[in-house]
Amino acid sequence: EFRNWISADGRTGLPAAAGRYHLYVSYACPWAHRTIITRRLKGLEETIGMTAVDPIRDERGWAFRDVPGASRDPVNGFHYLSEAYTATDPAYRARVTVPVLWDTQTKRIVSNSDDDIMRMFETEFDAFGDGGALDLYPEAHRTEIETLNAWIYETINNGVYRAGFATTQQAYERAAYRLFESLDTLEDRLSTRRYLCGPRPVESDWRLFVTLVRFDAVYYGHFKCNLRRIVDYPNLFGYLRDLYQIDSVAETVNFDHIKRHYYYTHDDINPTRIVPIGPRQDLMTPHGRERLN
Ligand SMILES: N[C@@H](CCC(=O)N[C@@H](CS)C(=O)NCC(=O)O)C(=O)O
Repeated sequence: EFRNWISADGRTGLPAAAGRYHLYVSYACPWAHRTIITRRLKGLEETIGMTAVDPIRDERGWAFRDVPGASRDPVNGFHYLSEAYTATDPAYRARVTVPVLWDTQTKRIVSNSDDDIMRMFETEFDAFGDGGALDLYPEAHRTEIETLNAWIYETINNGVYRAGFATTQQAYERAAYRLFESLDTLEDRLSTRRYLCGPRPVESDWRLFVTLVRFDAVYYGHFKCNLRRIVDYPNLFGYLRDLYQIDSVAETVNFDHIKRHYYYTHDDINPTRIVPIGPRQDLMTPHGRERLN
């Protein structure tokens, strides 16, 4: 794992700058998706370049190809994301994951931690983009945000994976029941609050969003998280549409990449690689949640 830190004032040796850093992502991956959304919402598209990999991952790992929604690597000409890892550490043998934040100056990976990349975009680039106008990590809510993040990660973001990749009935049921307990708790919480911490979305909302938006299309079927769909929860479904309709967030959601990636890549779960045709869903319908402001 690479966890260097870019700082607004340069004290870490990696100063925030325009045109220096580049983000490698997959639109399929929920962890990468959070960094794509943060970059967008903070208006950092001109400041930090971004390249998406092919959603189809084979035994050579994530690859840069000219396919719809992805492209070759314009920065380093890498064919595989693994090249970024070995360029940084020739002895690297661990998992090659997205997202990756690359430094074009030192020609090394800054970070492959989605938590850290989000946080750096949120707090260290206020001299760029929206000039710090949007605060996704407000001081007054930091403790609450950390608590929410840990719980959402454990039972929801990672909960769906635990259920989906379980190899025993017991492990599957434990993860799946815990997941739906959390969704029930959120359904309740979101009956009186528009977003998790009140009238404005914060980091935790976007961390939750990336799992909710994939839920009915992928996790419900592919990962067997099928007690209920998100569309069956009035508050959660309204909340999901509310977030989806903010600014240009919808443009960061690529259902083609999401569905093909999951149904194609996990041989053990879906050996036929058939991608289901559904669900039919419209996330652009009015959500009516302004009343909670
Ligand atoms: N928590 C990690 C998770 C990243 C991750 O697991 N990404 C997945 C895609 S959703 C990946 O790249 N997997 C490649 C592999 O496991 O070989 C982060 O900090 O970014």
